[in-house]
Amino acid sequence: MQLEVVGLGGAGCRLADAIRAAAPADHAFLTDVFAFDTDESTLQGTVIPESHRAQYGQGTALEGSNGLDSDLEPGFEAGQAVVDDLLAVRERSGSTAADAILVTVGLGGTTGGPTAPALVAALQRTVDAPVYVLATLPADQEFDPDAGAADRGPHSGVTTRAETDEPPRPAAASHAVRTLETLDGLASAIVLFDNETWLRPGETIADARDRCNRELATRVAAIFAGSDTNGAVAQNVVDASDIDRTLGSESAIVSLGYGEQTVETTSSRFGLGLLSTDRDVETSEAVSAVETVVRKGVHGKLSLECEPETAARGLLIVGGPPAWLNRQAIAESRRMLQSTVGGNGVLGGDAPRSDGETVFAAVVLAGVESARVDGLRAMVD
Ligand SMILES: Nc1nc2c(ncn2[C@@H]2O[C@H](COP(=O)(O)OP(=O)(O)OP(=O)(O)O)[C@@H](O)[C@H]2O)c(=O)[nH]1
Ligand SMILES: [Mg+2]
Repeated sequence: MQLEVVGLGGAGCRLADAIRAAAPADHAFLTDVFAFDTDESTLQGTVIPESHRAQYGQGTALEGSNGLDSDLEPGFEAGQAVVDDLLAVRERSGSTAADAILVTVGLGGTTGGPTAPALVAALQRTVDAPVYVLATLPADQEFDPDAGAADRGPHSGVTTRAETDEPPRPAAASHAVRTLETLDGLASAIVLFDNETWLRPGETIADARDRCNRELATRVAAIFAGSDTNGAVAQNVVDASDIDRTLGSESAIVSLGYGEQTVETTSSRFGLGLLSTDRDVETSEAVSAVETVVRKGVHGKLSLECEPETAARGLLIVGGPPAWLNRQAIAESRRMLQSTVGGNGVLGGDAPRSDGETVFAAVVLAGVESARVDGLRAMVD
């Protein structure tokens, strides 16, 4: 499918940049990638071309943490006021029609979060395509000075937040909750990535963010590229309408899973001097690779921790070198996901990659219940 990505604020722009970097060399599934922030240094830190980025909102409540302690309302108002300017940048760049738009943002800040609802609403009005949000949840250490203190004590040898230039964000949890509430009913779906579970002991967001962004971008690329391939033909195509049906249009909370395994391919064997063809892949080896990556995708670390059983709908894409994509194993994996999720709401397909060196499974769990989101809400109430 064809996806447009719009990054808002620091995290949003870095995520948009990471998705661009994770896309295949010819950017097959991306139409345009935009980066919008009040902060010029974020924009300069991306490789997004000048025509597709804009500094906005200077001097408004969106800039820095201008007085937005626990009250995000002035931010939402300022967000409304800048939307036309952002849409104008998009128009001027001559953006091409996409099957969907993905607005990326870090919840907890005072720029991207308060801009997102107004921009999502405006895009829903002006573009004939679903508008999804990809958002990060803040880590406890940002708003709770005691969180992980044991890992970051003076003798731990790891950096504490105070030693980095990251400002504490005491209102991050309440900003995140408030922004999620405001996006509810506006975004077609909300894909979440919980920074808390992706930080390693002792790490700060600044330490972890490039790795986290790469992890998330890999999942986004695997899912939204669907069955788009360079030449190879999928047996069971996943297209924009499958993704649309899975994510829905009612602001469902979505978690993404992913598993991969490096496999031996013609080119890697050639490198060892054992010229061979992909036809030599043992069925049992291919079946086991598919089973392994699907198990990781469903039961491994998710972008947002949740019980897969709570999902209302699911999607499974299994990809890799064509000879490794065992049709029966993929069908069986889909049935497994179907019985986990329950109901009939699991779609699936394959994504052959002639030049790929990994077998991968990308999993979408839509409409999940999240203890983390509930916990943040409870903390703020
Ligand atoms: N995964 C990830 N999370 C990030 C990154 N940068 C920031 N975050 C998270 O996103 C939240 C918001 O941070 P920013 O996006 O920098 O904030 P902003 O929207 O620019 O707003 P300001 O507060 O005005 O800077 C933070 O509280 C972090 O939890 C990043 O690069 N990757
Ligand atoms: Mg910022």
